[in-house]
Amino acid sequence: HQADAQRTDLMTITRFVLNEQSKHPEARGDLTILLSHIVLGCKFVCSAVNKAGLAKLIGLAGETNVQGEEQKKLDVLSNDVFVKALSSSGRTNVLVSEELEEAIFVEASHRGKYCVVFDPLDGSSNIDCGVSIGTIFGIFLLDHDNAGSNDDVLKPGSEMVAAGYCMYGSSCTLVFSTGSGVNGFTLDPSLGEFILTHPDIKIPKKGKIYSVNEGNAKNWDEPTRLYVENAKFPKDDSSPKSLRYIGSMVADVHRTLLYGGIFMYPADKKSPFGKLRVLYEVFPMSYLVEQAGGQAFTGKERALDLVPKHLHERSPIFLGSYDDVEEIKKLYSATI
Ligand code: AHM
Ligand code: MG
Repeated sequence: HQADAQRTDLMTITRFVLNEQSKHPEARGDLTILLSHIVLGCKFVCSAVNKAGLAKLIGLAGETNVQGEEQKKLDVLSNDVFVKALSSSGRTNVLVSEELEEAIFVEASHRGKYCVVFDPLDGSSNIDCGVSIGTIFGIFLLDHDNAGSNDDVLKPGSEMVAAGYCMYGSSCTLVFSTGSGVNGFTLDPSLGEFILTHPDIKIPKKGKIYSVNEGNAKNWDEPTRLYVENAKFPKDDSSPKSLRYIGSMVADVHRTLLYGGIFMYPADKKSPFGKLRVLYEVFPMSYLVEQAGGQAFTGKERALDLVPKHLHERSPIFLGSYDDVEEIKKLYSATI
């Protein structure tokens, strides 16, 4: 009977966010509305991603449709979906997307007080082989009443008020935090609703997995090289760590949150700032990892203390289990 109750009393994402909101009597529901528009964007992209293989099979992709328009690539389509979902929420002001060189400033009639930085479809090079991909987002709150500018998002990540990602994998999973823990929701396709499946995610204090593109080893710096060597040939009598690298940040970070371990995209001789972008990759993932009890480090400082100077700036990143990140921090401080 307990089981029946669980099955019929579903904690949908809307119900969850409304519950959270009721804990803040001063809240006017703007963040709730914004999140519901993000959820809509995620459902739309999820459905498009699921149809992508089929569309290819029956010859839709890359061809012109009845209106004579070319089919949009999924990353372009996802960007359009999120820009529209966010600006039509009436709660946003400045939007920064990986797909767009410049920020979007929402027109006055639709303007709100939140700024959203996002990567609409991260890992899109993985689409054609069916590997999990995802959307990543971070949310800042405007601290003035004037029109927004780039400066409103060129702030330390610690000032974000919420962040999350949606993973389009074997199931569609939305993980987010509004600053009081991390919760994960899975889309029930028959209901079209995200249901709370991963309440209060806590990253294990120490993990058994390291995750890095080892093909770049030739160009690594000394701390990264040493860390990976220790992972494979531990100096004490502990077992070596396992290597898992999907090459799709959302999937690699999702696994790291659930199973523990460390994910890294370090600097190297060819890419002195690594590959990943500060605003919409490094910041949201670092926020989630910290909220789950882990750490995120750039090789120099706490990742959320970074203050980007440009919208599309990159930074090296090491994130995951508290103890594992502590180890790489020690290696960096020993080489300075
Ligand atoms: P993208 O934004 O062009 O899709 O690239 C970001 C992706 C991340 O999802 C992933 O962590 C990384 O690139 C993998 O890079 P690499 O192939 O160099 O290992
Ligand atoms: Mg990306």
